[in-house]
Amino acid sequence: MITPEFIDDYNEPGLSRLTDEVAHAESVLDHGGLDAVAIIDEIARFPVAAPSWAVGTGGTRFGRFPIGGEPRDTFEKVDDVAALNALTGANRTISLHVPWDNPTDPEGLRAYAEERGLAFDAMNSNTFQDNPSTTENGNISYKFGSLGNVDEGARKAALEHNLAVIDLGQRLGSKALTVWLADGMNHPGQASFRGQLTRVADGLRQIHDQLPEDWLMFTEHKPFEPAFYSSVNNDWGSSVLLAQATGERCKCLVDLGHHLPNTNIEQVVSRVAMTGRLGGFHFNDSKYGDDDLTVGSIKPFQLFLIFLELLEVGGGRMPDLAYMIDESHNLKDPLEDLIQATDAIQHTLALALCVRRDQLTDAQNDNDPARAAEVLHRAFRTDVRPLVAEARLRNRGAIDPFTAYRASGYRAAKVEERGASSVATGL
Ligand code: RM4
Ligand code: MN
Ligand code: MN
Repeated sequence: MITPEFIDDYNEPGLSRLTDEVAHAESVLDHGGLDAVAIIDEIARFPVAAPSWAVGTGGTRFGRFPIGGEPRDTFEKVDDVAALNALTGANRTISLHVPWDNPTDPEGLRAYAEERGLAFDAMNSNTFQDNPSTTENGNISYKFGSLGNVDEGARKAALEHNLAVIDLGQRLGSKALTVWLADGMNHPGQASFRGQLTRVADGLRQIHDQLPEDWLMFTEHKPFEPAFYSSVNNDWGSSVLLAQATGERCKCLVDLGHHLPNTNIEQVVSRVAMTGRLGGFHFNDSKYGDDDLTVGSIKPFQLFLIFLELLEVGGGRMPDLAYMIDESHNLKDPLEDLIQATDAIQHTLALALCVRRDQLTDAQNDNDPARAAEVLHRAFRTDVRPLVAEARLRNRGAIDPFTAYRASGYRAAKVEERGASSVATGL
């Protein structure tokens, strides 16, 4: 465990320097007409969930190199997210993926998480692999799709799996279901576009019909992979159509890696928000496809523009949506990556909060793109690191969570406890 006492001790030597840096940042921002205290408040308030599948290393189709000490079950995944949250103070929920996570004692797991200060975020239903709900009946497979399959048995198994995931989620205290489907085609002519979309809409509606009253459900689009010719829910337009066909409480989730190269994702966010169906985010970064790289590591300015759209939706604060990191780590220690991802998210939020919206609007109304660019760049180039560190400190996290993590010896302790070759469930 990484205890608050360890973090306090680790922070101690850096406190007075941070105080100076925050005071300096406050005066710089004040000079620009910005309220640093309000920015710190908003960073400290904003939480981002950790996915249970990101605390283990991911594989590519070429291989997998486990880091050692990977969690062997969902309880151990909770331990890792609790360690992460102790360092950042911002990862207060964990999102499970079923059946990669299939706790036999949900109430026990819930209590275990609560004792460690964590709650359960959106539940993810996995119907992209055959799993116990299909293999028990040898004739059923998701090979040709789940909710969109022409085979009624496969559709029924997928529906039942989603309902079982909701049931499990209720016992864990979750309030949402995320449905990402692998349904699609690898070969032109393999299936009917209309038929697949109609069947998926139908299945989602049946899930929605049985959704608990205080729950939301999310559709998540993705243009390709594992279906390489077409995906049923391929883009934000299809996602909105599906959400509308599904019901009131179905919203769209935007995974930043689920867009073709050069897509204007900030515009996608704006459009989906205008339909009233924006439900949440999966944060990651991408160069080519669904690369699941560290958020903000490749296109930081794009991330900044996305946050700007979100702040517009929320009237200057982050709107109340489901925010999660969805990354896969083939090389880094997964916890180190999640620390860096959380920091990048908080840092970018701080930068977006530094935009003088009034000045931007004036520049837009004067048809003055150069002045608009000045407004954006002045914000983007602000040194907000002390504000982020101060926000973390308020949540009793570490001023510098990365070095604190390394100093804690957490990974070595877990290798000792869980073994050098444990492999967590996931991709
Ligand atoms: C998918 C998608 C989903 C996630 C799986 C593991 O590409 O991003 O959100 O549940 O990967
Ligand atoms: Mn995702
Ligand atoms: Mn993905």
